[in-house]
Amino acid sequence: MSDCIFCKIIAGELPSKKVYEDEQIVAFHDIQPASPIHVLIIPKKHIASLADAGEEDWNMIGQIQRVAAQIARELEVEESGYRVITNIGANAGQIVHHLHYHLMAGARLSPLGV
Ligand code: DGP
Repeated sequence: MSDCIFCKIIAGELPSKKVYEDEQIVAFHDIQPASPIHVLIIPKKHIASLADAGEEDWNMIGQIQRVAAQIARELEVEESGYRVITNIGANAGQIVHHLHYHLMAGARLSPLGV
């Protein structure tokens, strides 16, 4: 999608601090970190949110969980703990409409909720 920030990052048209890349998935540091470690893991395919995933996407979305665990190991936050979440739609605070998983770590995270 030509007006999608994350598609531009994938295409190399915008800079990012990448920590992982394969054929289907890329991960990079969030530009506005909400925790000491805040990485975004995204599919290269433009999917607006989890609610827009199709049958053909579930295998790749499963791989995102594997990539999250791998990055957590590499960033040495496995033992201290980390959070992996995806926001879907307005009430959840989704701002960028390209499916992304937040990997957050490096501090005691606040409880989820309102
Ligand atoms: P969400 O609220 O779930 O849609 O989260 C979007 C996240 O994307 C937010 O934490 C800030 C991050 N973000 C927005 N624009 C950019 C960008 O251009 N580069 C990077 N690295 N992160 C961005």
